[in-house]
Amino acid sequence: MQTKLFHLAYTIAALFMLGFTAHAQVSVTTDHNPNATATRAFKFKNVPSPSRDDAAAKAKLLLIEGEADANGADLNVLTDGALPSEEDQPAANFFWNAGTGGGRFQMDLGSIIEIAQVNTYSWHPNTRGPQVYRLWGSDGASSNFNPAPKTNVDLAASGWKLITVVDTRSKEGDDGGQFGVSITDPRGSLGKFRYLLFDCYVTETADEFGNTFYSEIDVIAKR
Ligand SMILES: [Ca+2]
Repeated sequence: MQTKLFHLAYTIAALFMLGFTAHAQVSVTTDHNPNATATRAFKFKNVPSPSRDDAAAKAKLLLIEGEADANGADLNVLTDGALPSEEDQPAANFFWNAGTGGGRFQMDLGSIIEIAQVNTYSWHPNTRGPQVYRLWGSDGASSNFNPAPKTNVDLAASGWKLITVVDTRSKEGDDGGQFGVSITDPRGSLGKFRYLLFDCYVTETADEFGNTFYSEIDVIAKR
């Protein structure tokens, strides 16, 4: 419990500070289908539906810190193009272990590509629906690059650049359903990256079940 609270306090402080340093141009579009209307099609008003043949389809995923929940799928479910068919389907989602404060994983795209969009999808009937994470990117080219930085490592000093902070929670707290997030830049490119790092946090600490059911992550290369 102590560790979890510490992590939460750290998260709040970190998110607050990042508000001043995040890349000003990056835009985060969030879409939400409430429980009553969410379907396996993952169709949203403003966020594109998940893709099977995006740049993440052949990416390698590496768990850096945290424990995957044994009731869920492994990280590869995030890039396999397959989607959950119902709102509470642990085996079709990746989520961090119950009672833990989240974790981080790295995605290796295999080579440096210019990224137009990073889109993330989740689905759960209540508090495991929303998404809270920080997204970092790296081209892996700097001499100080650390491909698997633990949470006590200074990412900016390890060759990583903060792309943005995502938090889809609503103030009302009624957060079940399906979420789609699309991270873009009005200039058409988020930058040139080979590696992405997802630093994930719990959506709440009122019980042990605040880790998001992540269904899919797409990376769209700039054409
Ligand atoms: Ca995909």
